[in-house]
Amino acid sequence: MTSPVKYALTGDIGVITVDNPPVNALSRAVRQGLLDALDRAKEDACAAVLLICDGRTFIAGADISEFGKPVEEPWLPAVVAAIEAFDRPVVAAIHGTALGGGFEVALGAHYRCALPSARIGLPEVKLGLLPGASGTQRTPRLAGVRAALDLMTSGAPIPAPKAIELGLVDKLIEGDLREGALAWTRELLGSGNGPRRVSEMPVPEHDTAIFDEYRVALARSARGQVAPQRIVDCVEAAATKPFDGGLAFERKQFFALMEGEQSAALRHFFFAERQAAKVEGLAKDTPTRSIDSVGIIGGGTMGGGIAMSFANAGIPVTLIEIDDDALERGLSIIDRNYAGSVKRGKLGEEQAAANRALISGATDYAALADADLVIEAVFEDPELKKTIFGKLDDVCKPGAILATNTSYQDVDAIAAATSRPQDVLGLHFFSPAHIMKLLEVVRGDKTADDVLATCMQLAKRIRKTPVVSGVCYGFIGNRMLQPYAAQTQLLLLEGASPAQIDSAMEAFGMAMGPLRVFDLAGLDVGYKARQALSEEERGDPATYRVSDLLVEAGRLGQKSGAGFYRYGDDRKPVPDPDVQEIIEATASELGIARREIADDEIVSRLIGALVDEGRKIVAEGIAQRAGDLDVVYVYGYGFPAYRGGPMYHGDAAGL
Ligand code: T1G
Ligand code: NAD
Repeated sequence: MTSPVKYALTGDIGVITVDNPPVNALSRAVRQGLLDALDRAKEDACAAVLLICDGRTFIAGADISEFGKPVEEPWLPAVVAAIEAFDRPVVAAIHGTALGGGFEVALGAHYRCALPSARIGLPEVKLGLLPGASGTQRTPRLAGVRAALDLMTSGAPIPAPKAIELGLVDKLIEGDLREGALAWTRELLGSGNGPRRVSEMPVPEHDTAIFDEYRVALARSARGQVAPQRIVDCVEAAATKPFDGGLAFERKQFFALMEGEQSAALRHFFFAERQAAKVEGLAKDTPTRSIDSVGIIGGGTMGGGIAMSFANAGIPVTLIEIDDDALERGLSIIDRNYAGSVKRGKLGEEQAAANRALISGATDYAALADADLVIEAVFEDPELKKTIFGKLDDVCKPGAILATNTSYQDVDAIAAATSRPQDVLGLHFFSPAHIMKLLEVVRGDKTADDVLATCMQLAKRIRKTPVVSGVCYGFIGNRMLQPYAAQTQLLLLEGASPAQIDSAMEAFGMAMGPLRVFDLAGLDVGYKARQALSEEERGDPATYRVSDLLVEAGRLGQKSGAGFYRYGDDRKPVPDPDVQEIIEATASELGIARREIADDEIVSRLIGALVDEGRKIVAEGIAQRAGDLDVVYVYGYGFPAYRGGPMYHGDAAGL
């Protein structure tokens, strides 16, 4: 078995090259290969060592697929220590992404250079872990305590120029990395630079109060998560203990997290997210259609956000509304959203203006004659949608993809309203559409493979996570939401208040409790959908009567200032005794006895409802695999990733 690590002497420099596709993960063979190569360099009497990688990226971390199994020697900290201990300069040359254990290997080196396009990061927190090969000890020594805490608690990679600013990388290499790095290594040697060990550097001055400051902030921003808190403890150890003491402390915390439930759940989620992008039965080389222009029908809550998703990816968009007033309203929602993104620092002023300039408006469908893709986002009325698809069939060019953003409706019936059902599918975005990562790609009976492949690829282009769903009422997410919503309504009638239900679910880790979510999405969306159903299809009135009464009282949710809660200008939910009155009256009308309900019961009944329906969805083949449902709920419904998703949690909790 050839080693994934090669060694060769180039002049007087020993070049160690890692080549372990797809992302040069630090498998056991790579770890052993690095040590063997260092031994060769020692024998070679080379003047310095250059560590570089083949393929699309520098080392992207430890091999996650090895986690959960007994760790085999050599251990990564030993490899990093061996690199740092080398008695001649070791230079790491970075391209692509140096992540986790990969960046720790680079921190073991004495000097780091990178292509300007490279990114470095310590994303272990996203796996419920911490940098367990000295990252928590070496990073603050180079970048300072605050920058180190930000890098490790966010898990977000930074571009190489930023890493230069922070002292984490020493040199940017333009052009060919290998040649440039060899030349720079010779320069270092020429000016008498020897080994420079990060472990021997002091942690720069810092305010010791910073650690509690981060603990408090993370208790809010990373509510319920253990790893971020342990990272703070480790960086504090770096600042208060000698290097080896800090390293031992880090190791202990690392293994405690590795054996913990949260990391197991997040590792499941890491692979589930990557699996979800794969469509069984769809060949990897299925041809795709080019999408260079998009049309959106309906500029309401969803249409505006969808338009921004495409414009933010550089794709021109034409927004169609029913008349000029509605168009003006739709475009002003977009302007407001861009202003908000600039205010929150998510987008630069110039970039926002450039993206906004890619969005134009019209009221005449003829404006869509050359569009490569058209997405309909008008009212949730099946007949209206069929009419619109009939019109699109007339005006759109052959080969254009026609998609509906419907939340519930039968995509096959909508496709049948055209002469080209093979070009029709569902593209179900989530509110707010320019922010939420999830995209349900609804495959119709007649949807062509190249249409599906095109949209799976397009999702990545607009930075969405696609999940394939078959056609059924509410697809994956909203179908599972039905029994979840029904249980919520029953719990209200049986004695739990909206605030109690929401706080129990938020304590469980949901980003937002169900009643607040319903108010955000608009109670009228579900109401209109129920109106389109027969009495029998609606099921037990106890599961929707309260919502119907609120809508009929003009309480549509946040957009009308009142729903299950009342909302002021600050959009904060305020419990409303009027709602309690409606709930109690409905309970007595339906003969439902009220009682004290514990938070645990609320959580197990609501999560149980999701899991039960999820198992039916997988059994029916509407979803390809249970992991896809976990991706849907984490990215579309605010389910905590550190619990793995409802299906994973259901199995882990034996629900
Ligand atoms: N281990 C094993 N497999 C990995 C992997 C890893 N670290 N990273 C990616 N893969 C697989 C992935 O499953 C997929 O496989 C293929 O590579 C392409 O990935 C001690 C403990 C590098 C930015 O968290 O963020 O180091 O599906 O589809 O979109 O401190 O992958 O094709 O079969 O994602 O171009 C820390 C994780 C580990 C980085 C590339 N490192 N990876 O993104 O491709 S913990 C990470 C990523 C650690 C130490 C600790 C991304 C990427 P398949 P992909 P991509
Ligand atoms: P909305 O009421 O906010 O907006 C609908 C827009 O469509 C209105 O601006 C209306 O003027 C326009 N419209 C109606 N008929 C039209 C026509 N013939 N031609 C052009 N424009 C027309 O509704 P929304 O919340 O944006 O929902 C739109 C669709 O997206 C629905 O199918 C809904 O189920 C779905 N959806 C909604 C959400 C959500 O959270 N609101 C999430 C996902 C999907």
